[in-house]
Amino acid sequence: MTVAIPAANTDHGLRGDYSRVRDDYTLDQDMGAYGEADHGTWRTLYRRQMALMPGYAADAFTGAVRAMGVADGIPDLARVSGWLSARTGWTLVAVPGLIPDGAFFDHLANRRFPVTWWIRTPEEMDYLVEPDIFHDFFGHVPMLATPVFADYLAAYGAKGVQAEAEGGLKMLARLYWYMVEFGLVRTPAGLRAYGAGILSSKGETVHCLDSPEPNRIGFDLARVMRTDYKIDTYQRTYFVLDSFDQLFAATDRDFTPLYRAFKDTAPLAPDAVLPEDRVLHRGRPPHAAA
Ligand code: HBI
Ligand code: FE
Repeated sequence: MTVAIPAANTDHGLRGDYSRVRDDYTLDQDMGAYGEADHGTWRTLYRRQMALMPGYAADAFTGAVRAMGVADGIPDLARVSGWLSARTGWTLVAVPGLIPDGAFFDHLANRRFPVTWWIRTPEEMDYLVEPDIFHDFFGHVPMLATPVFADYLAAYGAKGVQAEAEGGLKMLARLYWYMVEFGLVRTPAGLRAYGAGILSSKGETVHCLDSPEPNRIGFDLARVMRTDYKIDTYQRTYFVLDSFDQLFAATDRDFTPLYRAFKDTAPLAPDAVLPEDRVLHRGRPPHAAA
């Protein structure tokens, strides 16, 4: 079965075994497939990230991680699905890795979050090309327990079919990249990270808030959808929500006018700063726009 490599502009082969997936690209998580070394990798990553969370992660994120009780080893997706669906109607489905956009959006629209079942090797502790269960579960699942974010992600998924028809997939992918993978949110205690790509990464958890290099710009839907991103470095710009309600409200509208207005225009550079931007922090050169 060939799998079109979704959105990510990579040319590597996909690691997972797609030969036994169901039509919706899901498969059964086999808890017996994990060795002690795998659970050890999970514990190492979990402890390292949880030690970093105070002062960097949004409270909603860390509260949910603790409530799920997943410190001791790779979680059983079915068990956590029971806990999660009682809160926001979301369940977790195991997948072999990245799946085609169409299947991915359909799962999100139906409140099923695809979680890669395998875990990285010890040699890949700090960087791996394709999301593994630590990125997908530790990074993405906690925010699914926050009702307004859970509603946002389902509404986001429902946009997939229309985006495909309107040639807006790249713009929709940018919204996911910046606001699901690398989003920051304002809190009374200051900026905090909630993005999965940030909070599953030791280096970027600190970089996103402490480094003077990246821009930090107030969220604006069209601005995010127009801005290109890089997949193999820390982000040059982080977009900042005033609240998760703001993200949901921005999605509760028809995206077609945005696709038509911008799908054929050149994207903005990852480090661009526009005159109309709400700039919370202007990155220091060379990463800020000249
Ligand atoms: N598949 N399993 C998986 N996980 C993702 O995060 C994912 C995907 N396929 C496509 C995709 N993400 C991106 O194209 C999103 O922007 C849709
Ligand atoms: Fe992700």
